[in-house]
Amino acid sequence: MKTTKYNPSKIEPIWRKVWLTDKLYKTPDYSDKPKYYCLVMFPYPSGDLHIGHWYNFQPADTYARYKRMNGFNILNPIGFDAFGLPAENAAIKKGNIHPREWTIDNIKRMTKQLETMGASYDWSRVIVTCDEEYYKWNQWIFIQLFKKGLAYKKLAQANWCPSCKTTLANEQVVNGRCERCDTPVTHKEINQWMFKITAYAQQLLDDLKQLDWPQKTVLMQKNWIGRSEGIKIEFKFKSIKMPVFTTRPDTIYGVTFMAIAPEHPLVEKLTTKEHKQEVEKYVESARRETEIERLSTEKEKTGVFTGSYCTNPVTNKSVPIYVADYVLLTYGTGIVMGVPAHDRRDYDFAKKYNLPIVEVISGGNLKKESYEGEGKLVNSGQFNGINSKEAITKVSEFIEQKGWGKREVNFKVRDWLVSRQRYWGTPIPIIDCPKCGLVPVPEIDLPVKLPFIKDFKPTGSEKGPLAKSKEFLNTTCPKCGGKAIRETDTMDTFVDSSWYFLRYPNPHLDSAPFDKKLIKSWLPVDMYIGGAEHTVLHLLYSRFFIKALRDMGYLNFDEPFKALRHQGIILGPDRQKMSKSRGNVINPDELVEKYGSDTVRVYLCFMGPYDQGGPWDPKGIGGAYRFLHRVFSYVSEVKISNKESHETETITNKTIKKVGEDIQNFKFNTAVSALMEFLNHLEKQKEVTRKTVETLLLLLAPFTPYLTEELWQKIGGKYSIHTQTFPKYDPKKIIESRFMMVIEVNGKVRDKVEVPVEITENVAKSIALESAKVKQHISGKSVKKVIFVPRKLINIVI
Ligand code: ANZ
Ligand code: ZN
Repeated sequence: MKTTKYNPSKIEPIWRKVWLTDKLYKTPDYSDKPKYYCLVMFPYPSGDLHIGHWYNFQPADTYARYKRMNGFNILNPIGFDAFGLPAENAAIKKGNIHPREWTIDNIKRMTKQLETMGASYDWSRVIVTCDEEYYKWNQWIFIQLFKKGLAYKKLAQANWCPSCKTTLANEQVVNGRCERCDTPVTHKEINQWMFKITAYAQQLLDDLKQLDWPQKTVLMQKNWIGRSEGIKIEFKFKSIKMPVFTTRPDTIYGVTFMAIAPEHPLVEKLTTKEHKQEVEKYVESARRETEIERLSTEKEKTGVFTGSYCTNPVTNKSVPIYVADYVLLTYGTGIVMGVPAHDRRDYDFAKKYNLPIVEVISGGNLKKESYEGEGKLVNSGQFNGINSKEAITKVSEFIEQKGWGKREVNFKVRDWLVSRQRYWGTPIPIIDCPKCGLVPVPEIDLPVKLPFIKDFKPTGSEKGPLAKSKEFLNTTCPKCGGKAIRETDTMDTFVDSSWYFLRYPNPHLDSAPFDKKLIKSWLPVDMYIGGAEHTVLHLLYSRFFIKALRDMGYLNFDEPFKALRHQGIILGPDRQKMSKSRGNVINPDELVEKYGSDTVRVYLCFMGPYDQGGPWDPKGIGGAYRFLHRVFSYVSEVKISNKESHETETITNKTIKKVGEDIQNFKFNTAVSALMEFLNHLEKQKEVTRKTVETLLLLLAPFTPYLTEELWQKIGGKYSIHTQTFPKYDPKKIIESRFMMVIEVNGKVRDKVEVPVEITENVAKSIALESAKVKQHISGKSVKKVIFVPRKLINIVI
């Protein structure tokens, strides 16, 4: 019996099971087809799959399905970024549950939800980063970086989150706050493991040119890397060298003070007895400030005098040295030459402490504010009269000639701080031996297993929770055999995600982190899809990893992700960010239960431009549901003819073109609306060919995998629709060569005939007069006049 009622809750579980059993989406390692690596950013398993996950994964799946139907061998994998703070914090909050247990439970639940989505993942390639088989290779890579000097330990001022009780990388400090918990970040001086990302700063900048990435993301990386051309100039205090980094050597005659970062090691030497107490007090208070406070332009510029003076090499004049917190230790040399006339911060500072403001570039109004623009040099000795832009070069050349300084390039990007004083991460595979120093764990002893510790809560001290396990902590030195202790820090979870995409081609490989041969055929990733919040974290780290591994001879390409697309953010129906407290959270599970996955899929594609997202419209999803009902009924009841009408043929070809191009360009919303229009047209036809019905289903297949599989079977198609080829359009058939000419008699519509667009009035007239319906109305009467409107109608006046 023919059922014509769409019942997603019945058909979806059936097909899901069939696909899983048949391994329909399993990717062969090698194939005659060209490869296409389509990747979504793998999720944290910190709870349920939320609508934001769906919005990342579902349209990405539509894209992957489209590529698959276009003859590519698709690698479209999924995994879980299973280590790190979110899982751990969640476990702590829940109490009485271990992060591992919590994580594994969540992975199970999220896997079910991902299956429900009908995403075309190859389930044999799932990666779980907290598995030993995975994190062993984090450790292996760490050791390779250590051997190359790209991983090193040093006493450093670290960003410290008082709430998460751990250090953070610069990239994880957002507006001075912890990226995870929003607590203002403070500083702490502890021994830290760093990755030398700065060694690649120039390459990371240059290679941005190769990438098909959103412009904004490229720009943000550029700014983050922050290349700046300037000169290092040596000022002198007695025999102590005080180098400054400046981009404005043209202002050297305007220096009226020096400012040094509070944490700078020279501060102690510069401070005289009389000023000691005051300076120490200031340094202490600066330490407690967050970076956001220190850098804020709104904040009053403060500092203290050290009691010392230093000499400007060019003018030979002495200027007072201040400690000031607007100078950062980690940029340039940590010392700034203060030019109040031409730098806003220096201006504010000079005003406050009554320091001279000396104009050296003309053009501003120094009574009111500093002047940072171009102009002619004044009060600048031999350089007077030169334009400031030119003077930058002239003064630099002069200083270099004299041997007082050297031009250099500075980068804002800092080395990546990777050690975390937390439990739920990859143990750093280093042994600290009192005799031999830092010794890497021999590769055959990997992995250094994360011990199961009941009390995994952060300690708040320099040693993380791993130090609580004496079995873990105490070991012997691999070099000398003497007593030694293990590193107790774990790695930042961003280490895990910096190379996971190399592992998908052979995810359970035992002998290496990745399969060299398969890497050659699969990498780089062709299309990477994920949130824009990762512009400087994950996306920069991964680029660094690839370059470092390449230079060690393990890879033969420069960039991990050739193309990148970001999804927008879905807001609540109230146009506000979704949050539990606002009660505007959309739960995908409930929607799936009510409407089925296919409806949720179509609606997510349809709701707006993919990169913009937008508010959730509860009515919109009803519309998507009705659309699928209509598709179901239409295909179930359609009358099949042998020959297609010209009009339908044209519309079909146009729709193929539009849908294909739109998916390729991530314009999923307009692709769906083209399909809706297509259905509108088809519903008005008495009959269409089988091929047209097939085309409708094939075009819909990437969006609604369940529905189309069901209907494909219904019309007798060969299993599976998802292994079919995406329809091709005939370019000749999308040019409208014919139209429906309306034939009127005395202004009343009597007939319609399909004719070529270039039809002449004479031919149109004879066709009209031959029409049986027209003949009825003009029988015996004489034609007075003919009105012909090209591409539209002909009116016979009698
Ligand atoms: C003198 C000067 C005169 C400056 C002037 C600017 C204008 P970018 O472009 O970001 O590289 N600077 C250098 N090191 C600093 C630090 N550790 N903390 C805070 N500020 C620092 O900026 C370079 C400029 O930032 C340098 O040029 C220096 O101020 C300041 F009319 O030197 B300038
Ligand atoms: Zn030793």
